[in-house]
Amino acid sequence: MIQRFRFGTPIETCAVIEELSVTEGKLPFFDLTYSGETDDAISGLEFIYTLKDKDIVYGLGEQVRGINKRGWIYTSCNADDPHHHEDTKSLYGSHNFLLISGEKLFGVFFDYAGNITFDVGYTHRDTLRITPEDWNLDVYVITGESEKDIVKQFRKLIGRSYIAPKWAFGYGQSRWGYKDAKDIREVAAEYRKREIPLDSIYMDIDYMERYKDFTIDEEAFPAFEAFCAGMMEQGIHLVPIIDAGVKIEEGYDVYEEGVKNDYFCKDTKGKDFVGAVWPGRVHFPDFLKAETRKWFGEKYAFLLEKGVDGFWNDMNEPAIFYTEERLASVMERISELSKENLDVNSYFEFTGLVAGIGNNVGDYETFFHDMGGMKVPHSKVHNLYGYNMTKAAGEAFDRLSPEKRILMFSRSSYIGAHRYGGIWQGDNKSWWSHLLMNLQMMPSLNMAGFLYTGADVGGFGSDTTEDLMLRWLQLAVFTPLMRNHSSRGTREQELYRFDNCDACKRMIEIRYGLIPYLYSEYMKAVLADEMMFRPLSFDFTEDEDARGVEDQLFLGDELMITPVYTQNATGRYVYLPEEMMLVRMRSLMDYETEVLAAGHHYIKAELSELVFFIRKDKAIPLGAAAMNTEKLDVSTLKLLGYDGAEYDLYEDDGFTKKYDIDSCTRKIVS
Ligand code: MIG
Repeated sequence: MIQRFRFGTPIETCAVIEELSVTEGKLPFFDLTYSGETDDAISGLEFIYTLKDKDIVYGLGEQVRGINKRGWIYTSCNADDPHHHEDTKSLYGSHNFLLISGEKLFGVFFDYAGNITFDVGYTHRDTLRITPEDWNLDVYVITGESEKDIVKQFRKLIGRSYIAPKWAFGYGQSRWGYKDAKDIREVAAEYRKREIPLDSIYMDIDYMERYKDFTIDEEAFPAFEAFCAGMMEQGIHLVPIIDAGVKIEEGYDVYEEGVKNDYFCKDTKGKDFVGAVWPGRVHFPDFLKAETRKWFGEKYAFLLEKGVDGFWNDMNEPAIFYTEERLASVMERISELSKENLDVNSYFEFTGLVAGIGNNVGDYETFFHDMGGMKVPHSKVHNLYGYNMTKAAGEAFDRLSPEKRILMFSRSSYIGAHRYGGIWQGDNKSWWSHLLMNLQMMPSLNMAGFLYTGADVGGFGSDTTEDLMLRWLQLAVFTPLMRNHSSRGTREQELYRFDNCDACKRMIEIRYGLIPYLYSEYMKAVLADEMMFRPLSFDFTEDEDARGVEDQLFLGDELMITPVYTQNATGRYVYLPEEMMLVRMRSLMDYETEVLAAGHHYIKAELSELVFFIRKDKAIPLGAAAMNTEKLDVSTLKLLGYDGAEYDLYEDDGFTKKYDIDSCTRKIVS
């Protein structure tokens, strides 16, 4: 059952697709407690729920820390934070859905476009305290018979998740640093030379003419259309990046049309708001305005017409390097300080001023959106910005490419964006802890509707290592998005850069062998509003040990994934809530299986060995590798797992929109 409660006059987010009538009366489970210091009874209000010792709090989508969010405080305030770690409170997306499991079981969604804080047993271990910045929000409370049931109800409420083309399940290579067609051809050639499967190469900001959206640098990429077609002949899709900010430049059509038609966000004086990002000074499209979305979305046609069929939307929190006003006031203060003898206070003021220029939340008060004629400060709707950029693209693709699926994933998001695209997990680091975080985010993102997701494999920032890459691949072989991406200035991490490239290659081949299964599970999860990745506790709700597991996941109903995520480990501990079959795989041809009893085990896993489990009496289809997804042969799948087990394979053409569970499912028997 879902109940909707309304406080004040919320701003429409379009997160949910079903218009439920508002329930009058008391919100269940929560106390509304007043803890403010003023007489304004509203501003001090908080939602309070008292947690029992063993209660688990799941959810919050893209956030730091574990599967159980308890013990930390999180804020939904979409942030461009390439240096995030355990202390971080906000990442790129805001997904205000929680699922509380323990003495009571319920889900709750705070549909709120502004900043909202979730103190999940941080201040007091037994208190869940939720504080929105103002009291205009809808709260949906969901009860049901199980964790899975509640998530399913919620997912139904927010609408079906975006469906990626099948080729997007292939391996992708990316790096911020490929500067021209030659670089990209070289990457393709190096992969082909070693016969490592590859389906996509990503184009970062350098393909554009001076970082202008919907342009191509003709010098770096002459005859782009032919280049694109040539890559496609090798089975490689080019996936260009699109940034939120539009460069201010006379004669640049996107800029000029935007100015002329009032498509940009406005400043306090009603003029087009100026911020700076890659291209220097930019205007930000007002994606909350339907006309802007329509206009910007249709701009993607520029690249679609050249043969591109996938995109990633970036910098759409939005990331802002500086605003004119702040820069001027900082410069002024610095020139004053430059005349002083910097002491402890003025020194820190100085460094703080400089560090605080970029992505300063104070700037969100200084620009405005036009929502149906209403002037709304960005601060009130900040978390909807990236979502609506993706919506602009998604809505346009339905018009521009009604038959064919287009790959789209975004950096920033809010619940609702999951209907228009996937997300990647933002700028992570080449850290072992971020490998684990990649795993831990999968189920919470699935709860929020984001099924097409994954993280930058090998890590984006900082220097990766060969062993980290190999271990990361052993997780990423299972995630829908499997993209190796890194930042300029870091160690190069295309797989052929490593001595042990062969071991990496075998992991990619295993991925291709698994694609029929992964795609099938992904499509089933999308079409049934279910999770593809689940914590163990969702299936073993009463099992104390399963409820504590933070580093293993169920994938579909058949697999349990158990990657190694510690440096130099030659194995790991696993918990089996029931008997399962261990698979230790070095390549598609070279693996062994062993049935292990329920309980705790230590399993060995050498660096080049992928370990995972097949659940009792289950089996998965396994195919052969191919150089790209188009060459996959699904007629020769064999089953891997328990004798006598069967598998229902979902299979469609992978690129049109004719999805249908019944007509696309067939039984695989051994
Ligand atoms: O702040 O386009 O998250 O994937 O390589 C850097 C350059 C801007 C951030 C994205 C990252 C991308 C990078 N971008």
